[in-house]
Amino acid sequence: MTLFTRIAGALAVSALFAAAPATAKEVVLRAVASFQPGSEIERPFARFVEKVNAEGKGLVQINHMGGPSAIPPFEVGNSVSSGVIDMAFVTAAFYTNLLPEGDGLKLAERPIQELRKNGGWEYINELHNKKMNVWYLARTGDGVPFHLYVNKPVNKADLSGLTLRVTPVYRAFFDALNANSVQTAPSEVYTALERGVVDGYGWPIQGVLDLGWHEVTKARVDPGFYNVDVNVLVNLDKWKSLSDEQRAFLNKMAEWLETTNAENEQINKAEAKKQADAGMVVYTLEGAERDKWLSTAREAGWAQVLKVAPDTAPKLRELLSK
Ligand code: 173
Repeated sequence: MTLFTRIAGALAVSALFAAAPATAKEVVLRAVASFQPGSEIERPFARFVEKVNAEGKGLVQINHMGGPSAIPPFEVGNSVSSGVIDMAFVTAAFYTNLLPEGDGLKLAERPIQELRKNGGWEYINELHNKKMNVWYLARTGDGVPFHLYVNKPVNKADLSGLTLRVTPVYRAFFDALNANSVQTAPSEVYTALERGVVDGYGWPIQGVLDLGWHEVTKARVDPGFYNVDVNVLVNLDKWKSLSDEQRAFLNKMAEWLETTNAENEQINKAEAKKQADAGMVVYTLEGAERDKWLSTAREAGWAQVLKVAPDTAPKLRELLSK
């Protein structure tokens, strides 16, 4: 045997050994995010994928296939439900076609860590299992409020005369305060503002600058309301096909992901500063107007969930509320 053939033989053998565990055990999950990769809202998922891929070698890997340009945001729920993809990072507002009561997740007043203890996570997961064939792996967004952003002054809890871009997150609330609402995907917001098709929009405190919207936004209205929910869902057939070890690993990663929600307070402050530095002003509602703003958000929000899901909304409200 020449040196060359010995090395080639050794390489072939080691390649076999290296490849064997991967084909026998390792699963690669194909994932899509419903928010722009690299943006603040998507960052928790990017970090999750990085950690899973670093620590899950030979066990679980995630192939992050992209954001809204891979699958339109309002289609992501369908895709993970049917198994076109294995995993999704998506807000419940984008899959109300499959799970109408998912609209209630934004109304949670308890962090996910608490919901994992009081039966809340279990019920949310059961609804996701039954109605959309997915496993509810993790929730991000706790501690991130939504806001109204506007190009016209708002100084009371009344949105008469304003046309606002919404998703299901904001619609019931803004409508209850007499706004006209237009639903669009995030990708259409910039142009709608630029052309004056809308006077404002709902969006979390995080991520406005990532999308360039500060260029076409005068002001934010405070206070914020609700809690962002952006969830990691896994196709249920895929979840069931995993080994106990793979599921335990993903659960461990999910709990880690949920601990990063604690960073949101700091990120929110930094984002508010970035908005101010970009020249955006803040209209702050105070006193009775503030109370009306917040109570309308909450009551209109739950009334909507109750309307679309009368059988499940009461239990959901009990588990999620304080
Ligand atoms: O598109 C949206 O405004 C929306 O519904 C949402 C939900 C969660 C996080 C960011 C945006």
